[in-house]
Amino acid sequence: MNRTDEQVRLLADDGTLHEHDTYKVELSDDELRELYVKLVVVRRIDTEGTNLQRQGQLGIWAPCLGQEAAQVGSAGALQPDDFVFPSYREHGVVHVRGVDVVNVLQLFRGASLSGWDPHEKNLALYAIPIGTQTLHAVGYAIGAKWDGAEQCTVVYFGDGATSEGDTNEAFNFAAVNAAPVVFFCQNNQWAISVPLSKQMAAPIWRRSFGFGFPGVQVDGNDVLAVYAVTKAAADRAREGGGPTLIEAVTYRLGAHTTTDDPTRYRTADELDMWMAREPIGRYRAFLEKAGLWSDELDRRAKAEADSTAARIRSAVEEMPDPPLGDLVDYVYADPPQTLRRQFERLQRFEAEFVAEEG
Ligand SMILES: Cc1ncc(C[n+]2csc(CCOP(=O)(O)OP(=O)(O)O)c2C)c(N)n1
Ligand SMILES: [Mg+2]
Repeated sequence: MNRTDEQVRLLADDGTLHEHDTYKVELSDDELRELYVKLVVVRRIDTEGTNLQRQGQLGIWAPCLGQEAAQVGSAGALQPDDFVFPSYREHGVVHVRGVDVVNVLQLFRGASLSGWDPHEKNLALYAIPIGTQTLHAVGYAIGAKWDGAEQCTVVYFGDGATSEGDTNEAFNFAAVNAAPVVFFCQNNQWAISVPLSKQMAAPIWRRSFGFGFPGVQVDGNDVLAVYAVTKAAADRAREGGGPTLIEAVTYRLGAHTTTDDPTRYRTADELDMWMAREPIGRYRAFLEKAGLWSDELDRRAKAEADSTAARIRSAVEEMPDPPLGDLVDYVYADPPQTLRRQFERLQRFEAEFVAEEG
């Protein structure tokens, strides 16, 4: 179901830009260059996350390798006032929203329970239970509509999440309430080890029509197409047009997480095929053809990637352990006796190690 007639693409494999009747990209040359820098930095953040996990600095990492265009293009099309609900792989979205990705690494290190203040950049916390954030987003969007806010809510989820009741309930509730929400599905072809073919018999984007709102399939490895399609859906939501489902067809080039071994369930040929379609090379080819490429841009992107990688590495290595009390402090307003006793026992147990070390 890849590359169907319906799929929106602006960039051909060789980077040639094709005009589209509906979806236009109105970005300045500087903004087009900035998109490239962001793609490169996000890829580097991801590589650093995987490396840090392999070196024992993080408990786990969920790579976004290969999904950079889907994330940078969509998040880049939003306004600061819009509200975003991510899943757990949206490191590119976090970076583009302006939340420091060190917060994400802190989360994957187990050194914080949430990550960041959702209100600072209108970015909700990562959601690990699959699909739950779709309902949170629709609730938020309906609230914003009642408040009369000119704001769109965007929710990110995977192909696997479309098999959850929550996601389908969210589609229905959004349609009935004409909620100003954009459902952004990154179809990366796999839900851990379950391929798309075992999840559904019809394309994801077409599902929206059954609920009563439009859907569109976009080449998720084409950063300009993703940008244009998301911008149109977000504008439509803010103008009172209701929800849109976007299916961004992409590929998870890495493992599901660092605890997963994808060689157990997918072929090297499949990986090679998608590696050839990875998004950054194609975008660089576009910039070259458009006369926007320069050694200076190349250097700037690499320098920003290097400095970001160095900064997150030292931040993780110096990250303090969370206070022990975090385990219980935010569970109950008034913790019951049993939990207090358990925690006191834990404190005495931990104190033995401190004494031994001393
Ligand atoms: C409610 C729930 N069920 C099961 C899981 C275990 N689980 C974690 S990731 C995942 C697959 C999700 O696939 P997809 O939505 O395609 O997202 P991707 O990981 O590909 O980004 C599952 C089943 C979970 N986290 N939450
Ligand atoms: Mg998936």
